[in-house]
Formats: sequence, structure tokens, C-alpha cells
Amino acid sequence: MTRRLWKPQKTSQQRSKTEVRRIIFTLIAVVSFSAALAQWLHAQEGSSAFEPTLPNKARAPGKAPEGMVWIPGGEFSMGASTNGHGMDEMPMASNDAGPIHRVRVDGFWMDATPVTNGQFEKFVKATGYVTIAERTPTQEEFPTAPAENLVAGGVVFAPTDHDVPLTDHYQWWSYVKGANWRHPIGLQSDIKGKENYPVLQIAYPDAEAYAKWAGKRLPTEAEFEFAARGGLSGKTYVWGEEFRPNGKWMANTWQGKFPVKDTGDDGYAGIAPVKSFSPNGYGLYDMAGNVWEWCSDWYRPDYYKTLTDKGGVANNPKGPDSPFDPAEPNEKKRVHRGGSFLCNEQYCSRYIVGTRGKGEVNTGTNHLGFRCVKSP
Ligand SMILES: [Ca+2]
Ligand SMILES: [Cu+2]
Repeated sequence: MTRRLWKPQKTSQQRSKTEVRRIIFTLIAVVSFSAALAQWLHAQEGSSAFEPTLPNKARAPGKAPEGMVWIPGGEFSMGASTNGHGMDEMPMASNDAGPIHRVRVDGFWMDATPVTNGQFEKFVKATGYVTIAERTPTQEEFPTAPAENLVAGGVVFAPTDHDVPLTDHYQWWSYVKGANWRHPIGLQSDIKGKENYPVLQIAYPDAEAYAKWAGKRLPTEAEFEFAARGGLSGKTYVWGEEFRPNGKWMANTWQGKFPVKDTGDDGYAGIAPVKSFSPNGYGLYDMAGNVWEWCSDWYRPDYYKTLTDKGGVANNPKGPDSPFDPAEPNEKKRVHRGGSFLCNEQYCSRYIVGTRGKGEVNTGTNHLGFRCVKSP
């Protein structure tokens, strides 16, 4: 009786429960499909996706050598997204800094700052070393150069007196007779009172000679980037995601119209003494901006693709076996990292961590320096 009344009720209830269940299952299906779709889309980006940095757990092996800090090493995602990872545009910057790939480096000590004029002077006093920029180039080295061009010097930036198209860097770079580490922008300049400024006009062999004397070596590009990221994962800058957190300037870069006038809003028009800006998460200064720094890797724009194609995690990568820059195929170039006081979003925003620079090994400039590392 009640049963008869009850039964249909139950049936209708069951039906509605079934419907509810069906709706729930449909919802679950839609949600999981969306999740799967999102995952698939993410996988399509694949190579441009950063994964967490996994620092090694081991403690520093003993006391840090003077002026150096311990970088734990570990596994991290290396490189920069082609669009600058959040920037609207990043001219010239990162077409050679992809794909993002997984790398592992061992722990090492790293100079907390770029090598300074004061430190380099000690090396020169102790060894009598003569830098490349101080040596007169020979006819054998440059068989086609007119004799009057065979003078010692370095490459120097000079602002232009009017707006120029940013397609020809010879408008602001020139070879200046007598420019060397003691006279960074030419004979009229000097380094008096600038012991704490990064040393400039340093060619690769000069940096190597200093490192050897100091019982150190130059960092690999992977070591430099691991250190620069300061324990963060896939951030745009060595300090985080915002260029000026709370309005604070975090690195020495260029403000104003490039290459006409650097307004120096960050406190420095031109080079700054080391430690003028906050250190990164590992206690390293100037890992972005101020001066470019030599790395020991040969430069090839396709190196990250080579590593990605191999698959897996690249273990302590040391760069390709030989250099090749399609833009200047006859020049032997090594990697530069970090960007300089000339970097700006109008022309070259390579203070963005993960982006790469490059330079002919015998060429020093007035925005290029170096720092050393040491394995335990
Ligand atoms: Ca500046
Ligand atoms: Cu730059």
C-alpha cells in the first residue's frame, strides 16, 4: 500500500538522483577534460615552461674564501622565454635563450661582486700582466688592416647627440686608441678613486689570467645563471618578477632615450661601484646590470636546442665544442651574461635573467667585466 505509493516516489527520487549523478559525472568529465586540455596546452608550450629550482641540500664545504659566497648548485630550468617572459617586447634579447631546458650544476664558490679595479691592480702588480687592450695589434693578426689602425685600444660607448635608428651599433660603439683597464673610455679617462668599480676593457684571456692567478676560474654559463636566479624559479629578474618592487631600483641600467642620454634615474648614469644595489638571494651583487661578465662557454645561438634535443637533464654543461655566431661567422665568441648599465627596454633588455650576450674573445669594452668561481 504505502509501498505502491512509495515505490513510484522512490523511482522518481531515484531518477532524479540518477540525473543529479549524471550531471555530476558530466561536470567531472568537463572539469577533468578542461584540466587535461590545460595540461596539454601547457605541454605544447613545454620547452618554455619553467619548473621549480631544486637546490642541493649539502651545506657549504667549510669557510668561504674571502669575497666569495657559496652557491649550492642543483637542478633548475635554464634560459628565457622568447617573449621575454612577461615583457611586451625584448628586442635582440632572447631568441638565442631558448628552449628552456633542465640543467644540473654542482655547488661552487662565486665572487660576490665583479672583479674591481683594486683587485685587478693587485694582480697586475704581482704578475706584470699586460692586458690585450694594452698590446699593439700586429700585422700578422690583422693582415688586411692598414698599418695606422694597428694601435692598442678598446671598444668604447659614446652617446649620440641626436636620435638614431637602433639598427647600427657602430653609431655608439667605436674603437678608441689608448682605451684599456686603466683608461676605460680612452686616454683622457682614468680609474683614480674608483678601486671599488668593476674593472673594464677586459678581454677573455685577461679574465682567464686573473682567475688563474687568484686560484679560481671563470663560471660556466649554467653556473652563472643558476647563481643569478638566487634560488628563485623562472622569475624575470634576479630579484623577482617586478622591475621596481615598491619603486626601488634593483640594478644599474639605462634610463632615458637610448643611446642619446642616460638620465641616471637609478642613481648612476654610467657604471656604478660594486654593491651599489641590493644582492640577490644568494648574496651576489650586480648579477644583472652594471657590467656584462665573461662566461667560459663558447657562444652558439643553438646550444640550448642541442641540449633540449638530447633530452633529460644536462649535467654541468660547459657549452658547445666550438663557437659560431651566424651574425659574425668569423669571430670566435664566448658568452657574456648579466647585461650592463647600457641595457634598456628600448634596445636590449638583457638584464632579464636567462638572456644571453656574446663577445669576440679579444675584445674588451667599457661595459664588460668578469667575476670568478671556485670549485670546492
Ligand atoms: Ca644607471
Ligand atoms: Cu643590454
